[in-house]
Amino acid sequence: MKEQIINLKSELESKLGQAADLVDLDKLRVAYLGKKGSITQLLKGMKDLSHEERKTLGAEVNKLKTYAAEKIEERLTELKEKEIEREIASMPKFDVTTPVNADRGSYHPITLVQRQCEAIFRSMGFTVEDYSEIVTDYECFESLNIPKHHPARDMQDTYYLENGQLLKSQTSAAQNAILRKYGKNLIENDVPIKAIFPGRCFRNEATDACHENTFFQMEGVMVDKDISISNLIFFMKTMLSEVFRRDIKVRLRPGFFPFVEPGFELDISCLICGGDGCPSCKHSGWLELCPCGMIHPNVLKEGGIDPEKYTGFAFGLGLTRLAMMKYGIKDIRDLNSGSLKSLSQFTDDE
Ligand code: FA5
Repeated sequence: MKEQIINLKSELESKLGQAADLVDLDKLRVAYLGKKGSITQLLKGMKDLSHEERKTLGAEVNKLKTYAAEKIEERLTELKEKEIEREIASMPKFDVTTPVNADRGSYHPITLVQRQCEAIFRSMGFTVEDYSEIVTDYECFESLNIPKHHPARDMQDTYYLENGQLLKSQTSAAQNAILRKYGKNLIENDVPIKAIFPGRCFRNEATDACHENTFFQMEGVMVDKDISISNLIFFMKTMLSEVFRRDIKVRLRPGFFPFVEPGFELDISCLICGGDGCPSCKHSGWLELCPCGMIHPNVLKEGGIDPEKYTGFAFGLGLTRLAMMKYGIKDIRDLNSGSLKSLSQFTDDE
């Protein structure tokens, strides 16, 4: 039997090397360690040996069994690794750093309109500011003359984080920071504050053809001595005539926002239906595009600027709606759809 043990061991060793895959290896395992396997048979044969032989040979067979199990396990790991390598080698090769096919993509219509507006305002001496999407209650409401429990908050329900911060419902949330950032230069060096700040806004409200829960606005502020509504109207008119490059009908009507006084709603005649009324303009023929007004004295004060000395205007352009009007997009929800087919038709016409 001793000879049999030695032979089985060397036979197993050579067969292990020949097992080319997991199926071969499993056959080998069954052939040696399975119920009818050679090593199992040896163990079963122990009962026919004398007590003395069983003591010595039994230990030898058990050693062989452990050795076989370990060697099979080792080969299993080796073969598994080889299998993974083979699978990786057979996968299609691609380089994640390769630029995508330039024909496939294009700028999003909102990006195009935003860039155009930025260029227009830059050419008129405005700086372009970036601002966080997550803001505090103070930034979004309290600094804008909207104390806690003010009914104006109902118009702008948004998404709140567990720490009390919120996803900004309006780009006006950056007003206080901008007044503070440039106020010193205004007061000490007589440099007017002229800034725009485009950004993504969020509102917890039902969506329809002209309302989204995530959309873009572009805020603008100008503060100096003797700024009046005429300045506001000039900048609004210049922006719209540059963006549309054709005659469009606008109307200015009174609007209430606690952070401006007086406040206005600037509406644009719907370019989807030509003013006849359609779902894009809620069948009114007009689309609310750019509320605006003269910055409320309380907001200037909160931003560290003396309202007795300085005045200013602010506007909150609906960038997403502007993109809809410029490109004739009937449903605002298409803009967030990510559909390359519907978005790739737009190009920068500048
Ligand atoms: C505001 O958000 C004010 N912060 C605007 C403002 C700034 C007033 C400075 C005065 C001075 P309003 O909620 O109306 O106002 O939104 C401004 C514009 O954002 C709207 O005219 C519209 O064009 C766009 N807008 C508002 N809600 C949505 C929405 N759910 N989906 C798409 N566009 C929207």
